[in-house]
Amino acid sequence: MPPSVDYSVYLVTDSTPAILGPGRTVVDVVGAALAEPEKKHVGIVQLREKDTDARTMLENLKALHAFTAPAGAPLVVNDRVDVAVVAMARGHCEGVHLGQDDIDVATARKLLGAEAIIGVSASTIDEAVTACRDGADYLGLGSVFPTTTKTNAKHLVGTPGIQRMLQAMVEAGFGHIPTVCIGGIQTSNARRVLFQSGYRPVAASAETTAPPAKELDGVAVVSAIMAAADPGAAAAALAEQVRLSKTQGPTDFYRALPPCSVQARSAQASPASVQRILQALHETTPLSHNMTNLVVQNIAANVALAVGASPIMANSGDEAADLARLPGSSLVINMGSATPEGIANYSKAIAAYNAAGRPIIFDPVGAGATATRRAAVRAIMASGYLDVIKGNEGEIQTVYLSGLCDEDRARETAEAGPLQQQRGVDGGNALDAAARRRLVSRLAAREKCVVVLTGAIDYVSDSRGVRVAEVADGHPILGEVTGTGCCLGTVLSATVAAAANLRRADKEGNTGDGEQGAEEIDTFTAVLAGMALYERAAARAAVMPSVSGPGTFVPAFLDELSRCRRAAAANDMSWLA
Ligand code: 3NM
Ligand code: MG
Repeated sequence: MPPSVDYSVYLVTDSTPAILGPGRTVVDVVGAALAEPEKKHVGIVQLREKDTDARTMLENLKALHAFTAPAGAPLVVNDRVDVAVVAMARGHCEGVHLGQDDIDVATARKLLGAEAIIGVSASTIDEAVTACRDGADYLGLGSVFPTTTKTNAKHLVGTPGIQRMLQAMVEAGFGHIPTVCIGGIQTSNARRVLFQSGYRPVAASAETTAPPAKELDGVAVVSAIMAAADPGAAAAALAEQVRLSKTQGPTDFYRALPPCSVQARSAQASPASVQRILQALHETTPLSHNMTNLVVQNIAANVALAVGASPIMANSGDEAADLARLPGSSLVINMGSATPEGIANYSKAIAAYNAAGRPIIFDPVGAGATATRRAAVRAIMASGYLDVIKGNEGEIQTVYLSGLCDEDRARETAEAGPLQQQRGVDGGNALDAAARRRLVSRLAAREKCVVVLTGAIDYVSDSRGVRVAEVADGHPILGEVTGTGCCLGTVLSATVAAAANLRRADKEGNTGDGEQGAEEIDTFTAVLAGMALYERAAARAAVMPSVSGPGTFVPAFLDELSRCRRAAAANDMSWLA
């Protein structure tokens, strides 16, 4: 049996000058990363040299082992079973890491023995399961994101791809084999990547139990440590993010949830919780930061004011860091600008809000309409954790399909019928009610966020894909006014931020109204509260005597949003009846 290993932070070396920086050697950097062996920030090290001769590799292994051994971190060598045989015999290495075109695991095992650590890289379901069957001790799964470090990185799998490989491992009986992910992992995204990559199935019905869950054991990095100015500090920071991911998700809004064995098929927000959230919104005036298009800016800002939020329309990613730090702020990304510059701004803003632990609402406007927009969706999804994804059928379907691995995409496209090319920003109408429920629930479970599919009936899934609410309110006249779909995102940002303020106040015990211990106000409940306000206000406004069409509807709608919110703040929920 190979030794037990802490895979939380797995350091892979790289000696190319572009990564290492001037005047540094691999041994220097690994030495610095392991400078405080008792802290054990790095659990395992791999020497990865693509163009080095065997003798130099053996020398490097010897030098590295002087640092890895005192830290209790095994040292393995990339690709080269021959080098591993010699280095292991000399006591300078503990195993080998194999790619898909290297010597097979069984042969390596025969040459290296039962005590050797043998790891394998996998980027597909088949590769992962095969490596387990062949006797790998751990798997490196990736590439999660594009990386410039590995020039021949084949597959980009994203967090959904990692999750799918973990699922396949569980289903094939290899849930016990440790895994790390690799490719584009940095301190800034490690926590959310680990969180979103976890396979956490729920039971299909109340009579059955869920299959076992499987989480990644850690992250494998090259540049995050090898290119860091202070490799020791970088290793410590990564180790801290891995630790946090195991206890709490990527934002303040996401705590570790207990395993759930029963599917609650339907869910509604109680009037009491809607009232609490709207009251908090009224009292705390959260900032709603909208990155949105020009057509929508005016009405979205007015809607934000009407519901009691403080709007700022700012499309520059550079501003986001300051805005994200303001108390109670939240971000709406309305994908109006799918240009490279627009996407760079969204990515910066997502990183800033994730780092501050503040919520993000993503509205993938027209997601399926063009190849550019489909690519923009993938780039935005890869930029960070999005607390709520809201869109019409075509948009949500595009987001869902964009994260599937090739095997699953082929299967599910056949299952759901051929995908329609989306026209403009109008959603498709190909799916029946059951398929819509399934779509929101699967996307939510995969991305671990709340998903809203809008339509005559709206479907809302909680972030485990367990509770799915149907909201059948609103009015068709909303479709006759530009920007009303986008404004729902603005309202959701306000209620989700208000709910966060409420939880923070509850935690600090200063609500002053004896409400502590009241029903948990999560993001799902906050989204349902925002939808209740938005759709009831629209339905009420549409039948006002003053309203004779879309032009007169808009002012009446703003009035009703404001009136209902103020009524809720004054404990009057009669409008919701
Ligand atoms: N293997 P960085 S990606 C060595 O996909 C390696 O198997 C990969 O570098 C895989 O942490 C990769 O700097 C490079 O992104 C990872
Ligand atoms: Mg290899």
